[in-house]
Amino acid sequence: MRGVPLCLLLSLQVWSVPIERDGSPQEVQPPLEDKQEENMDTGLYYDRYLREVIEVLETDPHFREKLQTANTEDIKNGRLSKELDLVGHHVRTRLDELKRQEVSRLRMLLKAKLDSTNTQSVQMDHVSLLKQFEHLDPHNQNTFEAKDLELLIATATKDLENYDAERHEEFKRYEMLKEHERREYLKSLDQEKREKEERRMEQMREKHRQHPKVNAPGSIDQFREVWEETDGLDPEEFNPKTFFKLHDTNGDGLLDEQELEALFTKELEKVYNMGNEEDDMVEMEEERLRMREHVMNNVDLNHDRLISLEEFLRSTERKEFNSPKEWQMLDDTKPVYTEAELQRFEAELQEKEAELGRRAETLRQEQELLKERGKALEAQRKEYQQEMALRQKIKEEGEQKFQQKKQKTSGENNQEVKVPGKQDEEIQSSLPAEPPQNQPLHTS
Ligand SMILES: [Ca+2]
Ligand SMILES: [Ca+2]
Repeated sequence: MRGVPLCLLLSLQVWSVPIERDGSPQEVQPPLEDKQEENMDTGLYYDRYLREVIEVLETDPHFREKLQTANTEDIKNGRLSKELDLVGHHVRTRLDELKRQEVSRLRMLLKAKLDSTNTQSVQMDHVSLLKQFEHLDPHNQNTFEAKDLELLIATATKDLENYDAERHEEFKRYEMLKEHERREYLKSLDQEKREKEERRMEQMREKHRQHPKVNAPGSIDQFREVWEETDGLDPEEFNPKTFFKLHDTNGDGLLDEQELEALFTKELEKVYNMGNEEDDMVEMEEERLRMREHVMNNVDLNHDRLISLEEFLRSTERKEFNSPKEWQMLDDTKPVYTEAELQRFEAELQEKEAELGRRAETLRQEQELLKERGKALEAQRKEYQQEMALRQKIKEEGEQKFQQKKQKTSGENNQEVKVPGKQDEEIQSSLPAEPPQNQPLHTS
């Protein structure tokens, strides 16, 4: 999952769509691997929608032409979106369909979110709920209009710009959690063990710090090493233009963020090894991001998140390229958080834990109550069974006596004998008519 500039995404799409040339459809292949598509996930939650919209737009010859000649400014100021009015009818129909699918997907997302937060009682007002998704126009849920394209482009551009900042923030939280857990672990040990663990941890840190010199990203030393070791070329013959072309892997004449980040692998492998306990691969990816940002800041003069050959060549003429400052790795600098931030983070964690504890306690009490109720019901059931057994016994005895009496009477004068009711009635009235329910217990 990686941030990808939108204009790059737009231009990349060109390679995957069949185009008409001399009346015969032709498939234009990407110059190198055709796995670009897979690698180009923007990491946005509406990535698929974004891609499909662009793919459909690319099938329209007019829009396709506009897309190829549009510059970043045209895309940002909405001039490109206006071209939507001129695309063919079947393209519009397909876009409408994509939008309806996206709206329906977002509705499902909303429903799942509401279900999980137990707020289903809230009346679902879809238009206002859909407003929280900025990449489409919620007021018109059936057709795809210029407004939708404008919003999609503007949101994707903004989200991609914030992407790095969010990743840094995520990394900071990761590091604070790691430190928090380390401290808690040490606290749980007795003094002797704690000191031993602290020594071991310090040795690990020391081991991690031992590595060959890391070249400053974007410097001649760094590129030369890639040139020699990855490309297998003579370092004496280093040529910036050839180097640029070699590493523009999709051959679009630009170095994008991924192509640039790939150049740092050699440096990062000097410091991080997946098999080592002391090397944290999450930190390695943060380091890669820092390196890319450093180079982009210095080289990408028009801030389109892409390096053109011209920008690249200009950077090689600068002093920093030939005699760069020493590169400070993440571990060479202070932690990415301050002690105060860590304390706030720990307080937040504690609050969350307390909340979980409270919920667990409520559940425990409810379970206890249910158990008690179960016991009471069981006792009532037993009492009822006993009483029924008693009732049965009395009835049987009554019948026995009656039979004896009947035999006796019929032996004397064969007279019809009435069922002796009084005694039975007394017995009946001493028994409960129904099983006792929710009555106070009075078992002995
Ligand atoms: Ca490229
Ligand atoms: Ca640029």
